[in-house]
Amino acid sequence: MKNIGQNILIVACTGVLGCVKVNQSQESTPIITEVDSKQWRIRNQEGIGDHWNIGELEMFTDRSCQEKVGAVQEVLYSYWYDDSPKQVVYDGECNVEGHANPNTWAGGDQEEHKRVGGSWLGFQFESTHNVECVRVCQGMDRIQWVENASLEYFNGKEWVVKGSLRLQAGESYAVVEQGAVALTK
Ligand SMILES: [Ca+2]
Repeated sequence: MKNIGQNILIVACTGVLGCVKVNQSQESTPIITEVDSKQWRIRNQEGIGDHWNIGELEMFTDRSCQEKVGAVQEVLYSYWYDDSPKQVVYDGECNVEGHANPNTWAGGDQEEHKRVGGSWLGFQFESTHNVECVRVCQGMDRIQWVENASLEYFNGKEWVVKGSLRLQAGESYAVVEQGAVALTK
C-alpha cells in the first residue's frame, strides 16, 4: 500500500452523482476516491488470447481485503460463453480450472471480447458500497487470465474507472491503485 501522505478531504457534489469524497494527497499521487455504488465490475486492460475465465470474484470495502461485500443481486458480464449458472462466480469455490469449465465464467472469444476493455465481470449488490479490493480466481492458462485489469463502478449514468488492479494467474487479491489504466473502448 502506498503512503498517501497528509491528506486533504475534499467533498465534491453534483446534482447527478451526489457527493463524492476525495482524499487528495499533497504528494501528488495517488488520489483515493471514495464512492458508493451498487454496481461494480472488473475489466480487462490487456488483450486476452482466448476466453477470460473467472471461477470466483469477491469484492471488499477495505484495503486489507477483510470486509467482503455480500448480497449479490445480479451478476454483470460482457458475455457469458456457456450455460454455467451465474452463481458459480460467487459460490465460495475458487475454481481456477478455466477452459469454460462448468464451474467458471468464460467471456467471449471473439475479437470484440478479447481486445482491451472488451470483457468484464461484476455484480450488482443490494446496497451501495465502496470497493477497495478484489479477490479473483482466474484460469491458469496464460491465454485465459489477465494481469492488468480496471475496477469500475456505475455512477447512474455511465461506468467510471476507479483505478487499476494487478492480478495473477489462479487466485489473487488486488488492492485498487489509482492511474495506470489506459482504457481503449
Ligand atoms: Ca466459484
